[in-house]
Amino acid sequence: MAIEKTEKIWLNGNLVAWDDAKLHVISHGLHYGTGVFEGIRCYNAASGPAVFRLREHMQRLHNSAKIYLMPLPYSVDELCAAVKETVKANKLDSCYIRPIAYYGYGSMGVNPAGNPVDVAIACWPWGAYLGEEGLKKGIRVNVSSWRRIDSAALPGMAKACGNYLNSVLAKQDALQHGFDEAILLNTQGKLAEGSGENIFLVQKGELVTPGLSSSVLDGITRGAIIALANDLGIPVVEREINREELFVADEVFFTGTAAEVTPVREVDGRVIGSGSRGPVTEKIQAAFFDVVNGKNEKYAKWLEKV
Ligand code: PY5
Repeated sequence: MAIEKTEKIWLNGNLVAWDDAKLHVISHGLHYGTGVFEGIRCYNAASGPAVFRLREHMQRLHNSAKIYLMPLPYSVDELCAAVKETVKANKLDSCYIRPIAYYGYGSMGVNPAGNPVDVAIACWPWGAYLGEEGLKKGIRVNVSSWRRIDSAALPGMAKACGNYLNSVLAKQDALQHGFDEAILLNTQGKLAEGSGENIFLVQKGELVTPGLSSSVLDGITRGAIIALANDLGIPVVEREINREELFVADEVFFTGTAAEVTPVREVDGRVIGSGSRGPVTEKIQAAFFDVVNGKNEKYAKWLEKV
């Protein structure tokens, strides 16, 4: 998905022209993946542009940095204000927002201390990550031969740049084999998540999703979906899930900031349910889009006006 260039990028406290937001090739983050980032969406909600769960995303960025002993030079409040400033400066109603903090240059040993921590926030218009048609009809996925990185090797709770090499391998492998996206198992062989999405199964009217100890990211959309399911009277179970449970699930869907709520219609050549978006997924998806579009009063708190 090509990036649509916008006017300004926030870089270390200043708005600079898109083309001037550059980093040095000797940056530590480029060489060793020592960065942490977020993916956030701003929606053109009923009462104007609003960022979905902005504070939670910035809190997670801080947590990711903490795990890596990375001193972030900006507080959660300052980062929230900076995001709003960036969206405003680019005059966007709806967009994807990408804050990133990484070690710049100064020293090249593995120890990142001694390098500055640079922070940037970019935003641009971005449609449905897995396609508009995917949102409606569902996508085809495979279970990757690559395993989700184990938290004993790289903490899954940190949304760290280096983690995404694992996602890249799984995504490339899925596309090479003609699928739209990959599902990764963890090192125990249990279901973990997609290359950039959490996963839910629908079994007999219940939602089932891997728990946070299954080597998954603590997804902010995942959390929202669990809350919405509770409101809808749909029970949610967090547990270890076997691969074959996917094949016989009534429905399967992905959640994530980029992917939003994307139905899965086929896994490893097995048609899931009726082979299109299922009724529970449709209900959850509608509830999610109501919230992000500002049509659910209860969750107005999740929308931070720009
Ligand atoms: N799992 C992984 C590995 C992710 O990268 C993401 C988000 C999620 C789950 C879902 O988390 P959340 O609901 O908090 O977004 N992925 C990024 C996103 O912006 C990057 C995708 C290209 O959706």
